[in-house]
Amino acid sequence: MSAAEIRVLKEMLEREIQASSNVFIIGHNSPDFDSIGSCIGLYEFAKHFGKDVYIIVNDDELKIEPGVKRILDENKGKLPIIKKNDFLSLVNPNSLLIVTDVNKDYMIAVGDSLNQVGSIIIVDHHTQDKHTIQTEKKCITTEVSSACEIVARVLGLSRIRYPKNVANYLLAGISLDTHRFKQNTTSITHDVAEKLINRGADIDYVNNLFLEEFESYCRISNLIINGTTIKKYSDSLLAPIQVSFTLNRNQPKSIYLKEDYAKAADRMMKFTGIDASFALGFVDEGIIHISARGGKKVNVGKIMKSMNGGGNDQSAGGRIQSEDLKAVEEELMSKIPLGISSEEEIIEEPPVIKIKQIKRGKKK
Ligand SMILES: [Mn+2]
Repeated sequence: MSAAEIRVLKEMLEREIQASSNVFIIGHNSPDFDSIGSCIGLYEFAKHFGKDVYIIVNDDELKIEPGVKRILDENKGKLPIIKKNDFLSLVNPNSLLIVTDVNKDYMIAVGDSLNQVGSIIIVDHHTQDKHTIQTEKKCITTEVSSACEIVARVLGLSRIRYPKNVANYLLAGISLDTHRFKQNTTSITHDVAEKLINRGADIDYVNNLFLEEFESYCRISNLIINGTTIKKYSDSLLAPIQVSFTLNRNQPKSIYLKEDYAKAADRMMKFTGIDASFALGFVDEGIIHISARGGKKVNVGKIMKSMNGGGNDQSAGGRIQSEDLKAVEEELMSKIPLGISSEEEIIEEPPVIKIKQIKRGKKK
């Protein structure tokens, strides 16, 4: 991406921000370092025009990866990070929406409300398809490593002074999308990284962010691999219902983050064919947390309610005061039948398949 193209983008951003009543910046769902870094970088740019600027992060806090969560935690009360509902109450026909590190409507939290803003700018490095948000104002090129690379260049060109931590987030974004400068880099990428370091970005800080993500990934994988049992509940009239229970069986007193159990239960659902998954263990001494995920065949909300927890059919949880993890697991196992759907609840109307009549031509 040439310097001239960066200038065009910078001027377009300036023009649109000045013409707007307020500005919203959004990255993709399940934010990563490039998404959140480029959002924060664009915020640094946009805040100089006297408009109210917001960053939309609508994801459930429990599901945000630990490195990104750390960035969000560091900026609590400092950055105006809002949810989709806040956006819906603040948006007006003169609002500007800046979409970064993504260009498809189904990958952003406000994808179904795009008709409410006056103008949309996209800054991205992914390929486009039929779901790409319709707007004339876009800077989308796969030639660059990352959205953070583009945003860092816009900030550099504007000679905006921004704090060290913003330089860190931009560097983390570039580092992520280049697999630590091993892929998709150009000499410009390295140049941008050098400038970020000159502005105070700290490589140790960035490395720690990655380490945090990696440690969490390993911790949860270990918990799943070493601590999962799958139980079949075959008194159902249909094929047996399979339910997984994940807990640290070797060292049951181990303490994990609440998020770890949520992610373990999610991963079991995502990568296996089971009907419901539970992950449980201590979050504090004497306090056991249960994360439950279900589906059509098992309503985990019902099960968790019977254990004084809460939630809906597909996602539920609970907290129990106990010293005995094994006993809690046994109690949970005994409650599973409460959540198993009856045959009528599961079987849907069979789909009507229209078979096209094939007209045979006369053979000659
Ligand atoms: Mn990216």
